[in-house]
Amino acid sequence: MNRREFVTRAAAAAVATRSALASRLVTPAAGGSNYKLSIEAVSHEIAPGVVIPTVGYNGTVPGPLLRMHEGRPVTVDVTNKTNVEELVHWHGLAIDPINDGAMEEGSPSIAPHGRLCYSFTPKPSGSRWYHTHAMAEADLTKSTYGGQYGFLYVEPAQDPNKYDQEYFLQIHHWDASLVPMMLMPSSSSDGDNASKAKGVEVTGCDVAYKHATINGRKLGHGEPLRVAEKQRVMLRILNASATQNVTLALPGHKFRVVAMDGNQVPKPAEVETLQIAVAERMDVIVEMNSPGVWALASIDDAERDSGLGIVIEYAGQKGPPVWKKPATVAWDYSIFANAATAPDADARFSILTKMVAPANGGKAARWALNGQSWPKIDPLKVEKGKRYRLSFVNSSTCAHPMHLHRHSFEVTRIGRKHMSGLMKDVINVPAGSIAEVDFIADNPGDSLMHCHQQLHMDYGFMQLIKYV
Ligand SMILES: [Cu+2]
Repeated sequence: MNRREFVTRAAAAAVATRSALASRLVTPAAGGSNYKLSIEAVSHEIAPGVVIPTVGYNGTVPGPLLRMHEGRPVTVDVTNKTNVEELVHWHGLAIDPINDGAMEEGSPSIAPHGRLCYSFTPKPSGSRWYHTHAMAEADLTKSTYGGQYGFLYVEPAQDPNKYDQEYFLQIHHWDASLVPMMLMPSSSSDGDNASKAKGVEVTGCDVAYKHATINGRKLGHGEPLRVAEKQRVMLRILNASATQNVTLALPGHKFRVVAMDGNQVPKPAEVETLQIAVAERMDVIVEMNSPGVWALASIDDAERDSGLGIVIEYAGQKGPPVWKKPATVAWDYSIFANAATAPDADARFSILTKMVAPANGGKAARWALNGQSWPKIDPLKVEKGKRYRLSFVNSSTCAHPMHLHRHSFEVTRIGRKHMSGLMKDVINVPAGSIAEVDFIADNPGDSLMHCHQQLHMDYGFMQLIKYV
């Protein structure tokens, strides 16, 4: 393809994408395997008259849905129209560290007003996403607090799920401010035994928001998802919040969870609520068997009032969306995993996470892994081909959505429950508890492991995995 064709196709893709964004996100007409992203300032209207000045991709928030095919090489030409260095991280793809978009792994950054072409072969298939991997630190408008996020769907050779239509839903929170910290665990309870921590599970330890959106609009201010009775609708949901774990419900309906973080789950199951931690994806099928106009929304009243929801409208139905509190909020990864214990790992890393006092003059607490904080932290060393167990021991009072770059992992334990077969790339480690995941060291090169809660990763909660 020559440059002119490239530009024409990219422009067509951008137009197709913009027109699709209003309601149902559909594939950009990329045609080939070349994509174009522009990082630029956006005035993002999330409800009439409520405008968030932010930075996004191609003038839209969320960015365009990128549809790729598993195993088919692509290039993504990124232009940075801002005054700061940027990176685009391809979350959930097993690619090389140079194209992965994390500076800590050696990926180059995109200079202010510069340009960079990423090239990689997307795999594995399923719901992935892309987002900035810059730091925000004390500026709660930057990095993942802002509008630089988008869905990346990697088409499998054959879709294992049957459905009549598909929607992509992306959750985000806006206008962040720091709120008083949670109580620090006392020294008597945050010893090396996390089970002693007197933590309660909370979301977003220390950041509060004025607004929340699905697909860039507050509840009631976007296009509804239009459905018909008896349809099976696939919802591919991404939590692109900087810091907030969320729980959603859809009154009158159940969610059949078929995939997590883009990977088919071993035991698809129906649940009334979906708990989606920061950076997680859930692919769920909803049987549309309850005609009406409904709010698919956060079960947290304040969060729902701040906009976290989207209207589902059956054909021929009118009126304001109905919300009802779900009867149960049972949620547990083990519902969707095999009960059998996973095979032993070749080696194990036990990682004790602790909140530590803010550095000089700072407000935000810092985080330590086995007593060390990024950047002064020794890497975990692995050998190609071996199976490793990461044992996260969380002695703090908040959950940590831990993400491993460039690899998938198998969830093997949450608290006292052992399990196998559930493949993910983010694991939400509950407060005061333990989570274990196993990964095969099958993708050599530096790989970043970090908490995806932006305020945590910015303040020390990162570690590198190095192949020796
Ligand atoms: Cu964290």
